[in-house]
Amino acid sequence: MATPPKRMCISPVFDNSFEKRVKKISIEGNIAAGKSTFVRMLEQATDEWEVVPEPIAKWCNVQTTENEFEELSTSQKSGGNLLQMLYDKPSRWAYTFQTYACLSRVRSQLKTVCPKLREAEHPVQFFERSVYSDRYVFASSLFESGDLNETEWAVYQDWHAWLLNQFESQIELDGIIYLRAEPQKCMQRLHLRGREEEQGIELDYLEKLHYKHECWLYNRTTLLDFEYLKDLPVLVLDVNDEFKADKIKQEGLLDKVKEFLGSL
Ligand code: UDP
Ligand code: D5M
Ligand code: MG
Repeated sequence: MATPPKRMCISPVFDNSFEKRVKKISIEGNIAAGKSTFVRMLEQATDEWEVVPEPIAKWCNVQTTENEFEELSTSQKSGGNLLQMLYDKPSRWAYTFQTYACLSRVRSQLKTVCPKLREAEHPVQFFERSVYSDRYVFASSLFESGDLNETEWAVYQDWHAWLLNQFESQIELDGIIYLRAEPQKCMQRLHLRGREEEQGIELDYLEKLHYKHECWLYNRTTLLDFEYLKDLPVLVLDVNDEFKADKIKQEGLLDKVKEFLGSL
């Protein structure tokens, strides 16, 4: 007796052609260079662009549990301010901060694109910083200052590389925009913004971070573990001059962004 044909198991094919069509761009730059201001400007420019801001609110208010029915102590309810803890005692909190910064960035990069982008002919997502600045700017600098020890740095690099390789196809960038500003200018803007946790930051720290950005994105001498990053297109924009309140300057920056996107 002939054996009956095996039932075909047809797995539903996930159509990710749209996700592939969306260009992913990271906006990089020193603390208070003007990234948030810049992405707000991009968001208003066209419906074809979506902005994913840095999840800083999460870092300043880490919740212990997501179960709203569970009893919480007062300190648990108010949440821990991990950014404040990092600046108060970097040697104690640098590693914890890096785990949470990377987790929250991967999570926000994996979120589905907003519906309005589905209508777009040339959809673009702009991310305020990336898992790469976490590593090649901040973690690397905290290691050099001794705030991450050898073992923490080795463990960090191991899971960071593994995790990103697992998610590479979903979080891979198409380009980077580097907002380049002098550390002195960033210091002025940092004070102007007045974020409480950052008031103890010294110029020396901004200079170290500036140097890290320069090596990675301007001179391109940083040794990178992710092959595709080595040739990734980078647009460098000088943001030392005021652009927040200068429409003409904004138009000029927007033109450069459009030209860059057109070249990708
Ligand atoms: N800012 C400004 N002029 C500019 C760009 C930024 O006065 O051309 C101010 C901005 O309003 C904020 C501070 O500089 O008070 C830092 O900017 P932002 O938060 O955008 O910087 P980020 O840290 O996100 O790079
Ligand atoms: O603000 C982001 C703030 O968070 C600023 O104080 C730097 C800090 N930050 C961001 N990512 C990291 C990592 N990975 N390690 C340490 N500190 C970090 P902004 O002003 O938007 O730059
Ligand atoms: Mg910002």
